[in-house]
Amino acid sequence: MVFVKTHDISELNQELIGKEVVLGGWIEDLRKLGKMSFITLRDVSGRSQVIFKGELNDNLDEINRQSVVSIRGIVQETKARDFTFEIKADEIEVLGKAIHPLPVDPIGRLESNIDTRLNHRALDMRNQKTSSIFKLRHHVLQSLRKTLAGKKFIEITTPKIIGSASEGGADLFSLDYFGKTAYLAQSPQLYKEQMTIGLERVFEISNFYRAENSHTGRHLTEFTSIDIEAAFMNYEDVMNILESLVLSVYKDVSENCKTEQEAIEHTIKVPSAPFERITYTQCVEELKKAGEKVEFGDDLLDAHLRIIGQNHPGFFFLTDWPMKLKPFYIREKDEDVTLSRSFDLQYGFLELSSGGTRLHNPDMLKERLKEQGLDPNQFTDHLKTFDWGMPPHSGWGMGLDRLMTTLIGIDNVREVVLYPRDPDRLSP
Ligand code: AMO
Repeated sequence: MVFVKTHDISELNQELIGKEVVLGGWIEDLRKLGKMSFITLRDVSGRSQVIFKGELNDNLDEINRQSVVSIRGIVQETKARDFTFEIKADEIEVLGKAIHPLPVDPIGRLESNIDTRLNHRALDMRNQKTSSIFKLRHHVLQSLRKTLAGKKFIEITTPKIIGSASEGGADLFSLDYFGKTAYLAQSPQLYKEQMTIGLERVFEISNFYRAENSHTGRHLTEFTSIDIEAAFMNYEDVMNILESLVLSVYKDVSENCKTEQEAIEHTIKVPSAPFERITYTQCVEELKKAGEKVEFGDDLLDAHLRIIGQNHPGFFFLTDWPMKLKPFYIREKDEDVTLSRSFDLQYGFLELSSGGTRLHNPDMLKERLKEQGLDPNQFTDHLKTFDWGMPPHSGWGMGLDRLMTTLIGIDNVREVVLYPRDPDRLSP
């Protein structure tokens, strides 16, 4: 038989009853009942029951579950509870044999731990929970792009192999680049700022790299970041964009991905808005009241953020951080130069995004680099663009993987990344 798939399983409909179709998929289940067999055939779009009788039935013995097959047969109505249609098979061809036993059970009857599933990720994708997570991720990406484009942001792609650090010196992966040292970009920070010169509003959704030796459910060495940068906007403006983007993606996915939500057994609820905005200084006061030894200027530790997160569950902005805790490109407040025009978007204790108004005076930028122990000579290519008519600008970066965990109600980013990279995991 020449394999020509005529329909996806989800395309079977009333009008096809009595007609011949060719389906392609994998065998999720195979039950032999004497002279008849029932196969549950699955493709990416759904499942169908296929009935085998006579000679065909006798030849099914050698076909393992999860093998990929093409089936030619006639569509008919069914009395089976879980299906609307079934196929009376006339021909079956095995296109890809699956070994038995398989290293993980894609039906999920036998649960495997996350490491085992990640080691066999392609097969894990036949588990409906896992594939639904990645269908949701796909939908989230589409939704983000649509909303940002609707707000007149232009999608850009910046280099990932770079000659000097984008976020300061720490956490950089270096590599040999034809005898020179190159680095893997930690963020698109400098390039996205530069692009506001001619494109005004830009966004990028790409992978970035952090050589952080962290072993938590929220840190990866390669993560996907959604970044924006906008000319003629301040940090309040870009916070508003971030809030409306989060709300629109939640709404879109909650309304349009019902099947996936059923598969992962989680209902996505649109968060209430506006998101609360609390300042760093208020946070320090709250922490002191809770008995924590913390002073203005101290970074907020995980334990601190857990207390704050308990006081403010869900999404909230944490604004106006001390300048000394912020990267060199963040601008101070006019009324108090110890404070910055910056924010983090939190989901409870989890930091989802950070951003702010940027410093756009090149002399001050050079000073700030020196104050932070960075060498302005390493940033000449960036600094010179500030002499070419740089508009005032602001932006933020948000971790897509972390956002996905909030959407689907889990606490490990490894569940939402195809092949996660962390200090212990470099393959597959
Ligand atoms: P920052 O370093 O705070 O800011 O990163 C922005 C967001 O990216 C995500 N993120 C990570 N996710 C998983 N694993 C990691 N190791 C990891 N590191 C960061 C987080 C974080 O909030 N250039 C600035 C943003 C800006 O000002 O525009 C930046 O990179 O969700």
